[in-house]
Amino acid sequence: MFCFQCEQTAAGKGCTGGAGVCGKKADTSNYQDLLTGAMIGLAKTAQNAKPTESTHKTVIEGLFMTITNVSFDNASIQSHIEKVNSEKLNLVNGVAAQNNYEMENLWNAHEDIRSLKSLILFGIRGMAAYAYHALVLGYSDEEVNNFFYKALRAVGSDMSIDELLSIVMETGEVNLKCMALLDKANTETYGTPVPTSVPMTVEKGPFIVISGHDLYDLHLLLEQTKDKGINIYTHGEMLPAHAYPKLKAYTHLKGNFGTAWQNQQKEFDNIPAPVLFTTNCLMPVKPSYSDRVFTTEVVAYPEIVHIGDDKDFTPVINKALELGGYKEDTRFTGINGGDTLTTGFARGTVLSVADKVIDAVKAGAIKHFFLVGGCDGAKVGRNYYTEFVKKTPKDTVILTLACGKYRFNDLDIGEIGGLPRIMDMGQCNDAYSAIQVASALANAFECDINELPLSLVLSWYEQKAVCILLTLLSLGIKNIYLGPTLPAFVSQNVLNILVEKFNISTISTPDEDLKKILG
Ligand code: FSO
Ligand code: SF4
Repeated sequence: MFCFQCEQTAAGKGCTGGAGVCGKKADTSNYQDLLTGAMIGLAKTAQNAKPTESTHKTVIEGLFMTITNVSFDNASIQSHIEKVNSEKLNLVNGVAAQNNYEMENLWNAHEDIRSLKSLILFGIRGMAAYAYHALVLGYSDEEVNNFFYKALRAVGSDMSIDELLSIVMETGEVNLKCMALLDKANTETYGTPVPTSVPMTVEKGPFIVISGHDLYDLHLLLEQTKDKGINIYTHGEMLPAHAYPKLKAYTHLKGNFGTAWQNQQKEFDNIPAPVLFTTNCLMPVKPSYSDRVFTTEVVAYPEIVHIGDDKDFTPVINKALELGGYKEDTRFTGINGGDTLTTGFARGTVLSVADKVIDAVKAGAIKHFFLVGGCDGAKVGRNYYTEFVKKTPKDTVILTLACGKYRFNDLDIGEIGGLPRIMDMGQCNDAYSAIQVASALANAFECDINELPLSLVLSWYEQKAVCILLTLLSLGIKNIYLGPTLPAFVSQNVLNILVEKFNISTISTPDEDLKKILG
């Protein structure tokens, strides 16, 4: 196996041998390569044919399936390879079917070519997850769909550095459209998020924990559990769901369980309730709770019950009733000891108070905005983000999103002008909201986004963070601080280009970075 797509890759270089740091086994990794190679063959064939809705869905699912911590299950990957191959044959109507691509060619390519192609491949893997969540709500976009094929062909073709660089930037541009599509799908279906305070105490009685990003799965689960005496708790990236009016309306959607994804093996140990994974980040399941874990969509793990396309959650519901939950209300806290989390500061809310914010900036009450967002992960160095937030001056605002916020979202660091200093904009894909807010501020101040009193201090872990980073770069956003370490798949020459064009840098210490930013 060879895999270097995520931040925790072995020795900062690549996972090889029997298994990756994430627990993905060599054979699973090899099947994922075969799947990607098959999708490249399909994409090349599609160039001279007309892909259908079913082809698009197959490619979106296939890409999503290879994201870190999504599928550990050889059987489901193998069956998806067959699906891709049969979609390819369906396309062949007077055109020649193209061969599947050998991923060894990519892993052994010149390091700069490999680096650029990896940015494209990992970027579209992340983007596919967003396209998937929009698709299940009935939203799709031809430009987004067609770009998956173009990008896959680029990975499997001989191209120059300049040609690849331009597709890298295009990946970021198209991902912006994809995030906008998902934002539209989520808000048109479930309403505009409103600020919402979410308890971490679990009430007594049966409950279900739902993790991941898929609001549609949460909605179906809420419907199937109403009037059953079962409470629902979000986990990880599902937290922002509490802010959507149509989901909030379910009174048995009670609170949030646990902290960031990398703590799940500890937090799910002996939990008296089932946990449903709708997307990443699933970690290798420990025997102490393996009977309580359920997967759905493209998430899969050997021997773990999978809820199929019929979306009948009865096995999860029965497990919740059997386990019975806690005997008494049980208090949990975030990593800093706080017991309530606040979310729902997506673009709708922030832009509705834009006048207030602009006045506060003009009057000098708000000196600076920080977007401290991105992924969490197991590395010790990630407490940088907690320290950074704690050390920001009182006249600054912290916008945040994605799972990295669990490092500080239980902190109470006060308010400015009636708004909390920490505002959670939502999931990683809600980077779209942050971009909308930044553009509105830039318009109001008649300046470029780079001239705003705004700094981006980002953390990355997996491939959705890659596509978001590419979107920010494609918008010309400069001076991003990225941590905890740089991706192994960014070669020195490609890094030089990014530094030269975008002045991107790695985080150092909170004190040093704050000094640099605030001058
Ligand atoms: Fe991923 Fe990162 Fe959304 Fe997390 S981009 S790891 S689970 O922040 O949030 O999917
Ligand atoms: Fe290693 Fe990350 Fe790949 Fe897992 S996803 S095998 S940890 S690089």
